[in-house]
Amino acid sequence: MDVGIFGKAGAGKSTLFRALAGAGETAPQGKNVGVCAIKVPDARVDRLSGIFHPKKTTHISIAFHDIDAGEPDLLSPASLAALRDVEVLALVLRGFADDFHPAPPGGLNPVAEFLEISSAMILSDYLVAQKRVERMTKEAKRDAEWTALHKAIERFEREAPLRDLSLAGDEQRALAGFRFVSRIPTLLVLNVGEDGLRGEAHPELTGAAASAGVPLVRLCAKVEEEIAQLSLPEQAEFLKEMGIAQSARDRLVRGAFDAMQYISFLTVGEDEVRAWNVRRGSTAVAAAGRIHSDLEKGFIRAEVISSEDFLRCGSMGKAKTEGKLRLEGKEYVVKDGDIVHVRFNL
Ligand SMILES: Nc1nc2c(ncn2[C@@H]2O[C@H](COP(=O)(O)OP(=O)(O)OP(=O)(O)O)[C@@H](O)[C@H]2O)c(=O)[nH]1
Ligand SMILES: [Mg+2]
Repeated sequence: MDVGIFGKAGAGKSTLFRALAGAGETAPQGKNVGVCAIKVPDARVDRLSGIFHPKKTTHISIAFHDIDAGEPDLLSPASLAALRDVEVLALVLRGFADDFHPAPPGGLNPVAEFLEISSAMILSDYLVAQKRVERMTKEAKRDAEWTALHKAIERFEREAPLRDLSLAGDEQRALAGFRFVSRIPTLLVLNVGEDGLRGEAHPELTGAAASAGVPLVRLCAKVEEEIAQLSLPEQAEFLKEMGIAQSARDRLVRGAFDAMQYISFLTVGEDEVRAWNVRRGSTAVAAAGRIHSDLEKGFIRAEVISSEDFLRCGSMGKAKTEGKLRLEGKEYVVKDGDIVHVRFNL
């Protein structure tokens, strides 16, 4: 999963990136700057690994990209190109001001900042869609692409992003190639000052995020950067002292999962214990396809047990005798934490 850290110049993107990348690492300067991969913490994976002693343990991994704002034009060709490759957008909004970084005229306004970036993205998509439609009009083309583009344009004209536009399968495929930026699942990150950590800074942003249907994380990038330099036990101590329940890393991972509406399921065995991400509501056969296309093609049944039940039983044998291991068909909707074993035949 690829997450792009984006926002206006000076919002704290690189500081946040360094907090995620951990001690010592800095983002190289340049256009589409640093990338760091972080493991999604999952205690279930660790505990299962302790039982199966597999050769390999694989957590879900998220790559965070520090994307240059490309000011003065927020959506420069380079930043647009970088955005098109990400699955989730972590939009950093400025919520701090100090002697070195005075608030802009009119004061800090993260809601306005969010709306400004949103509008820029919608406008950029609108121009792309318009251009294509003009061409199609000349060529007198009227297919799924034409229909889908009109649905998209209708939204853009209402200043709405593509994010939650539902389209038929062929329309969705027709639009995929455009890589519209307003369709990217988004997560808001309010970068507050050290003094804004306790209590809810800029409460008005909570409502704006909710009405846009995007998750919101409040953090102080600068403090998180300092925390990332510490040893693990020191980190826990420091978080507690600052009144921070969870590190930025953990909350951003959670936020990215929420933005994508992902859940995790697990596979276990002597070779590998592994966590996988799928969209909430995915069926067993879709989850099988996530592992390997052969498993999807030859899918017969899935053996399923919740990791909670399994960890309570301690072994598959015990889980079976207790009737906790179920056989599920193609249409079974996978739940977060399910341990899945696919029976297949090609
Ligand atoms: N007080 C305070 N300063 C911060 C915080 N986050 C970032 N800064 C400072 O704000 C300045 C800009 O931060 P950056 O992380 O470089 O911002 P950026 O979004 O990467 O900026 P560009 O790459 O220029 O677009 C730096 O001097 C940071 O130290 C914060 O939470 N509190
Ligand atoms: Mg930067």
